[in-house]
Amino acid sequence: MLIGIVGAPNKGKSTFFSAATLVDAKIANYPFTTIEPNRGAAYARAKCPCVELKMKCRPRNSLCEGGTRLIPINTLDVAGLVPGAHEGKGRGNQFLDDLRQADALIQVVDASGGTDLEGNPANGADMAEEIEFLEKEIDWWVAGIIKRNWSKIKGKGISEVGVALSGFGASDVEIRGAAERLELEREKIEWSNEEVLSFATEIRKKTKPIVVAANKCDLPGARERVVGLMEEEKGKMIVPCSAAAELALRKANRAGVVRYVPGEREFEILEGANEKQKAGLEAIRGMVREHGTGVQEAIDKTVFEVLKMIAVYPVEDEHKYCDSKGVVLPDAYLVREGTTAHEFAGKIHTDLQKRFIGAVDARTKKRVGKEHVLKNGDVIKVLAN
Ligand SMILES: Nc1nc2c(ncn2[C@@H]2O[C@H](COP(=O)(O)OP(=O)(O)O)[C@@H](O)[C@H]2O)c(=O)[nH]1
Ligand SMILES: [Mg+2]
Repeated sequence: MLIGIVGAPNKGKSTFFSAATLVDAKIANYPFTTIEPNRGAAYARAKCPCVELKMKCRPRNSLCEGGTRLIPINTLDVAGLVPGAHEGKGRGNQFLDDLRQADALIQVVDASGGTDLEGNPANGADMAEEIEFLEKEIDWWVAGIIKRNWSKIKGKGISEVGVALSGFGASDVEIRGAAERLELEREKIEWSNEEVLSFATEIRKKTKPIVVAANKCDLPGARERVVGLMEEEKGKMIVPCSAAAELALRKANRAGVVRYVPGEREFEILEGANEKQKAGLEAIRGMVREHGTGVQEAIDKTVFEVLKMIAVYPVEDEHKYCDSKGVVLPDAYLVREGTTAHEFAGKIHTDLQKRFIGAVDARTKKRVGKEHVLKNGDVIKVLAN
C-alpha cells in the first residue's frame, strides 16, 4: 500500500511527510524505511489486542505504544503539482509518475488561504478551487492517455481501454465497472470527448481516492475556513491539520524533551527542555488538546475509512498468541476488508496459501474455513498440511 502526499507548492506537503514519517524506532525488517528521500514509512494506528488479552506483546513488523499498534505504510512526498501538470508542465511527468503508484492520495491544501494554486503568497485563496484543481489534473491526464491511444480503442471493446490504462493501476474490473456505471458503449467504442472525460473522472474516483489535509490550522482563521469548507463539500473527506505542530512534537519527542505518542492530544514536557522549547510547545498545547494536529488522523482515515483496510494478527500458537519462538503478537498485517482466511494465508506466504487447510480464530478457538471473512483486530492461526 502506498499513500501519495500531493498538493501545490508551499502547502506543507514536505512538512506533513516529515512529520508522518518521523518515528523514533526504526523497524529493521521493514523494506521501505530508507530507499529514497521522498519515500518513507508512516504509521497507521490500530488497537493492539495485547490490551484486551492482558499480555505483553513483542512487535516485529510494527510498534506498540501503550496499547496502540503502529503499523508501517509507505508514503511518498509527490513532486509539486502545478497547473498544466497533465501536459507535462513543471515537474508534471514526475508528478504523474509518482501518482500512478499510489493507492490513495492525501492532498495537502493551505487552509489559511495564504498561498495560491502555484504556491505564491495570496490572501484568502480558495480551498475548494484547489481541491477541484487536483481532481481535474488527474482526470485530464487519464483522458489524455485514452485519447493518445484512440486509434487502438475506437470501434473496439472495453478491454482495449484496459490495455491503454494498464500503467495507471486500474484493474479490468474497475475499468468495466466505471463504463457500466456511466452506461457507456463497451462493445464498439465511439465515446465523445465528454464521455471520455466522465469515464476518466470515474476511474480517478475509484483508483485514487483523495483525503484532504486542510493544513496550517494553527494560523488565525484557518480552522473556521475548514469548517466552512466541510459544510460545502459534504461528500469529501476533509481533515483539519497542522503539519508544523505535529513535526514540532515528533522532533521534540525524538530529542527527548517531550513524551508524545503520534496522534494523541496530550503530551508531557520533560526536564531536559530549555525555556525556548518549553514556550514553543506550550504555544501549541491548547490547539493539540482541543483538536489534535490532524496528521495522524488523516493517515488513519485514509487507511481505515477510505481504503477500508483492517488489521489482522497472525500467530502460530492460538493459546499463547505467539509465534513458534514464543513471541507474542509479533506481526500486524493490513489487509482489505473482506479478506478471507485463505487470502490472508497468501499474504503471509504463498506457500502457506498452497498448503492451507483451515484457520483458527485465536479468541474463540473456533476452526474456520477457507471462505471465512476476517474482521478488524482478528488474531488468526493458519493451519497448513
Ligand atoms: N503555520 C504553518 N506553516 C506550515 C505548516 N506546514 C508547513 N508550513 C510552512 O509552509 C511552508 C511550505 O512548507 P513545505 O512543507 O515545504 O511545503 P511543500 O512545498 O508543499 O512541500 C514552509 O514555510 C512551512 O514551514 C503548518 O501546519 N502551519
Ligand atoms: Mg515539498
